[in-house]
Amino acid sequence: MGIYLGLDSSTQSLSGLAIDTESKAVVFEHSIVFTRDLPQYGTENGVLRGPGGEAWSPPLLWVEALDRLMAAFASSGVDLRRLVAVSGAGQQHGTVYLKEGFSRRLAELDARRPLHEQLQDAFSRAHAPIWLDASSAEECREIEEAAQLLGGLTALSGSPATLRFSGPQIRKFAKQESAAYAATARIHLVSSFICSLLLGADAPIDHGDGSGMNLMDLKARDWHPRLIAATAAGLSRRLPPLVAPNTFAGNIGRTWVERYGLPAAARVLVFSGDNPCTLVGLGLTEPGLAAISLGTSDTNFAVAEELRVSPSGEGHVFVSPSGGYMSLICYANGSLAREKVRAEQGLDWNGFEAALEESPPGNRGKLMLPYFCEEITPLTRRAQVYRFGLAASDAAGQCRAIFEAQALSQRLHSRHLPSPKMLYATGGASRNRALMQVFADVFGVPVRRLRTQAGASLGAALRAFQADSGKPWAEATRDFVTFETAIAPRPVAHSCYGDLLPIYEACEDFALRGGKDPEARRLEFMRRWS
Ligand code: XUL
Repeated sequence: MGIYLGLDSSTQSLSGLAIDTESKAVVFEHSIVFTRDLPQYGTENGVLRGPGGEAWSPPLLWVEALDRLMAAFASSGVDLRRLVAVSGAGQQHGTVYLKEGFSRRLAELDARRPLHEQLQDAFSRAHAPIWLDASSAEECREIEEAAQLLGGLTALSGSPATLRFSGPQIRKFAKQESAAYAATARIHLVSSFICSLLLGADAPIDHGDGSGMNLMDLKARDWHPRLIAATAAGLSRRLPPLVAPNTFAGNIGRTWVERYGLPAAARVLVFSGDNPCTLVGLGLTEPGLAAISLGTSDTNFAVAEELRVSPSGEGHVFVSPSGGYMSLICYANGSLAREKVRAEQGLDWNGFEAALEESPPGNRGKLMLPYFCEEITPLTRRAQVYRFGLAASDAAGQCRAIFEAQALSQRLHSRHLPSPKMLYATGGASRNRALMQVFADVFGVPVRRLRTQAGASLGAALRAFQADSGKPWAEATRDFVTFETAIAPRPVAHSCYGDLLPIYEACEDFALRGGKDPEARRLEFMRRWS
């Protein structure tokens, strides 16, 4: 019992949340927001973009953010002597490339100087490709082809070869920048990189985040030697070991003890991906429960007993922190797309919600396919927004259309999963009641919002607590995973969305796959529901 700190290194920010398991309270919450607090790295919302669908982040930005976050934790008034353990979540799939001697550099850090100044020279690649990167189509084809001989990549690793996954990204780097690849001694995920900084030593990768690489044998829970060989030469020695999610990687590094007075006895639980951690933050530790997390990416996930992937290859299966599997579907056009529509209409969020209420559920048949950036689900390599019957000046229509598109798309692309009886929700956009109502109406089930928006960092803190205490998951999470009153679905709206869903699907088919023009069906819907 004591204080457990959870970190979340996400696309746009690094956040920390600490729980006190004696007083059963959240005692610290703080975020370093990259564009606001560290503008010198020149990112837009934490991201640098290239011309061919590349998306990167500077890993030094994460180093400096961690230093600042730990400074904020140390000066927050929390009794640091009671800190028992730390863990964390990282945006999934992103890879960090380090030169020989990374762990020696960590061990030798001078606690009096900022960390980022001392690690400037540690990287063999200045930028880390992140989950928004869509530039590895060729490598995906090559890896998929090699895996055919092994029985198929999805059956082996839980996912088809996927643009943003680490394996294809590593292959692209090894092919295109062979000298820099040769100078790389260690490749970390975002989660294991931040964990290494905290440990002051090289950290392992946990099975949960390891599942998002196209390199791990999901059933054996180990690197798949032939997938590794098919991805890049000499990759095996560049990867850290894989460990179970409940493994303690060591004690907190000397730097943090000397620099900020953290207790040397505090332990570090191996980090995991943000989605596996959010699963714990939402209390989803048993099969049959489903959730949505609405942040930079929108995700839909559930605890799964078996490997169940969508026939169209859009879903993934990862190892879940509580031992079984989790299914995940990811959408790239989450918060940034919502923000774009709000800004285009010149509204604040109150104005946005008021405008949205002026249009009824179903939006009188006006629809949007909101691919402001290349979309992951459904896969589209072209950033383009498609509008059906929607005028640019129609604020009410535009505001409702983006919310409805996101909820309809989630329902459409999760059809291969068992229907949920309830949706648990977290992430910044879950604060938006109108958006939650649209999700409840589209799925026809109640939506329960987690009281904190910080599902991933809460989940990380709870993972540290559970692993340290050995308590059953339900008991370890009970006091901290609390929800607001459920938002109920409205039967008439649900039946309207039941009629709209096939039209939304036809619009997707028309825009992306050369399908039949849906206009006549859309007008028919409009007559029926206006
Ligand atoms: C999941 C995914 C995103 C990132 C960003 O597959 O790519 O949810 O984890 O947070």
